[in-house]
Amino acid sequence: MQKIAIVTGMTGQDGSYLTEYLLENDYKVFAGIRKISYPLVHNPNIKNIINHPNLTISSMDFLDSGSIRSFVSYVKEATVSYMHTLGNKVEVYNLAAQSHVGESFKIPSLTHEINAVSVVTLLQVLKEAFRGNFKFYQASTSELYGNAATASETTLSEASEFKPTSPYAIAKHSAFQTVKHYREVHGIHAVNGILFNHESPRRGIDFVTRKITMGVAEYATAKNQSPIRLGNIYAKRDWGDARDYIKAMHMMLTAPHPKDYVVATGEVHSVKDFCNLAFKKIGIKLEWRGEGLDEKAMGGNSEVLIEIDPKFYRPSDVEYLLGDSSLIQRELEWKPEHKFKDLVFDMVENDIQVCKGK
Ligand code: NAP
Ligand code: G4F
Repeated sequence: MQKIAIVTGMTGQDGSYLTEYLLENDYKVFAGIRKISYPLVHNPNIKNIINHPNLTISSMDFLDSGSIRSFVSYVKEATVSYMHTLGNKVEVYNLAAQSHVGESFKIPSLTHEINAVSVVTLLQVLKEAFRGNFKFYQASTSELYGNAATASETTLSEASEFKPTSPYAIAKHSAFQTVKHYREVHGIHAVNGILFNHESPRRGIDFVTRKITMGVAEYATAKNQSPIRLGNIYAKRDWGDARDYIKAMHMMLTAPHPKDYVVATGEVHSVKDFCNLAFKKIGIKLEWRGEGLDEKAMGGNSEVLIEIDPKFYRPSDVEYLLGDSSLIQRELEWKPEHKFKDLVFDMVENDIQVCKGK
């Protein structure tokens, strides 16, 4: 039986790892890519798979409902011969999004259109094309919890309350409810992966972890020695490795019953901890001085390596996110394989190679 998957957001961090994983596991993959992402040869995330014979890439932009319809209709035509096998369902992984929380305060309508409205369109079009013969994974997020756990510093699970505080989280919350609706009302195997932050050498450069590791690498290779400028360094996150998290997505779609799961490591670190570890990788012990906007991190010879810039503060920030993934660990036997320290070191090492042009 030929396994078929549709992936949106293939050019991003998760989409590229997931597509690689599916191709390694003998799937035929159909990816919907927006025009702005071309030419694809310049995207290092997908260089390993771009010419894979089982990968078909088509144009699809979430800001154009007609393109969603054409894309799904194209996949239906291309897979119709495989769909006669009893029990064969297309696995749809919806990872495309305006994924930057800070940016969502500046572009709230666009964020809502891409992250919420498009999910309704995509599900409705899929339902019309494939009837019940598809399963749907939605890239949901720990941002949904907002500051539900900040004061108490408790662990967040599937049972915890959602209190979205950013336009990004509000849109993702709407998508979460849409997915639940298609599961409960229309009987679709549609699930939300409530994923806590996950990083990798393919993390977008505007997210705090990659911004730090690239800054460290630029310093180490003398490419740029000006201080790294950050916002809220006291925010705490449960940072995992994207390469573990894409396996959880696949497990959720191949599980016998559709269910929403939290995916997290159960460990929490501050942005400041992340900075300390990233500089440690290149042999520098940071010394922090000052407070508030005047707080700085110095290197061995008293040069300033990190400064605070209020430009990176958000109108509201989520201060504390720590996840409890015991349900998926128990029911689907998923577990995080990578350790936090190895992730940070791996990202710094990768960025040093990028800076050296390798
Ligand atoms: P990412 O690297 O920012 O990738 C986002 C993808 O969405 C890119 O392929 C991007 O394409 C695509 N996209 C953006 N706007 C689009 C549009 N209008 N039409 C079609 N495609 C569009 O994000 P990620 O870190 O891999 O995250 C994947 C998903 O998981 C996202 O939905 C994110 O919100 C969610 N999530 C991420 C985390 C995390 O910590 N990484 C945690 C929880 C949930 P371009 O290449 O053209 O920009
Ligand atoms: O790396 P971040 O931008 O990630 P954030 O906001 O937690 O969102 C990521 O994780 C979510 C899951 O919880 C995903 F849904 C979402 O798509 C995305 O992948 O910021 C992390 C923390 C924030 O508190 C932010 O205020 O770092 C703080 N921070 C401090 N300085 C900064 C900076 N964030 C960024 N991006 N840039 C800074 O200079």
